[in-house]
Amino acid sequence: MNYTALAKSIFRGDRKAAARLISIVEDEEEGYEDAMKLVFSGTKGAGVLGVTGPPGVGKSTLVFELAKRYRKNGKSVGIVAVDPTSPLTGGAILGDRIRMTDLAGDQGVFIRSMGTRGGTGGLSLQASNTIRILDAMGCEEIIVETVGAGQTQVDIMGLADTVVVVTMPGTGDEVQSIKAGLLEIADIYVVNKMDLPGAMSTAADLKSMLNLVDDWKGWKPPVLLASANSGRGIDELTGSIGGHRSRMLDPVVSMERRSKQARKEIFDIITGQIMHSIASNIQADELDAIVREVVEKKTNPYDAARKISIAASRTGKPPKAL
Ligand SMILES: Nc1nc2c(ncn2[C@@H]2O[C@H](COP(=O)(O)OP(=O)(O)OP(=O)(O)O)[C@@H](O)[C@H]2O)c(=O)[nH]1
Ligand SMILES: [Mg+2]
Repeated sequence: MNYTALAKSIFRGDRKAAARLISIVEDEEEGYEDAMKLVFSGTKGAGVLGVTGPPGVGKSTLVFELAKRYRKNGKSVGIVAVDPTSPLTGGAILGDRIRMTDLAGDQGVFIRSMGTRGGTGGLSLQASNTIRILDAMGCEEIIVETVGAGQTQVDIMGLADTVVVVTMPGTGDEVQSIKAGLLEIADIYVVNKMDLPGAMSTAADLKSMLNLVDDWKGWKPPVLLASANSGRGIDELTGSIGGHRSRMLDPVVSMERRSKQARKEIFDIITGQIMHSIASNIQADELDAIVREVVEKKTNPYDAARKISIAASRTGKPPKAL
């Protein structure tokens, strides 16, 4: 595979080349890291918006509305939908949904959905590579949607410049349904489906929860109301996203966020490399035998881990990706 040619096509805005490289990265095909090194050098600095929240609250509907606004302003848009609970890839489901919207057939919109495929690199690393490929292809605004799955969801949202946490009025305690990790990463809250009863009180609950925190370091997350399927509240949301983005232009704030992202990515890569080298240097039955020794108390987990580390570095060569 000639990755230089592929990367060059991506830099020229070739959608097929971008889709191809995303698949190569997902499959962790031989040498994909070299392709990503090239892509890294060609990114242009797209704005990345994260949209997350519990299942069915209207995230995708909101994402499509936001994408329409970006298109109206002449921006090209990338949409990445990540579902850590699903093994689906290739944009099948999301693609079917988009065909029913005004964005269907728009060459200025690139959509990709991804799920867990059992690679060693982890889903947030794959999402980060996908974002980078779309950026290098020329998407100016990238929106990442994730549906709830604990730490992975939080990690993926960590890739965004601005994170919107969406909820809706309902029967249970909506504030509780937003997991603790999300409260830490939210820059903006949206109570969607404001056409349903209880929206005002859900918003009030969120606001009173936020009032318990006194140090917001310059940005207190606003709580907005919206009705994504009728387009209500979207202007306020885009305004708020713009406000947060201007705040991100502060060099200190931006440096802090980007350093955190880069550190996380580097450690994800290291973890992936270690897992890869374990997988390529130890037979499954050898690993099973070590695990059994721990279960049978013939050894302890620490000595077992050491045995595996030694076996993993058996070749004396660094793992493939280095
Ligand atoms: N009443 C009402 N329904 C809405 C609103 N926005 C979206 N919906 C509906 O809610 C349902 C779920 O919308 P999605 O946009 O798929 O929600 P989601 O959060 O992306 O769902 P998952 O990705 O499956 O977690 C759809 O039937 C939408 O038409 C709204 O503002 N009001
Ligand atoms: Mg969705």
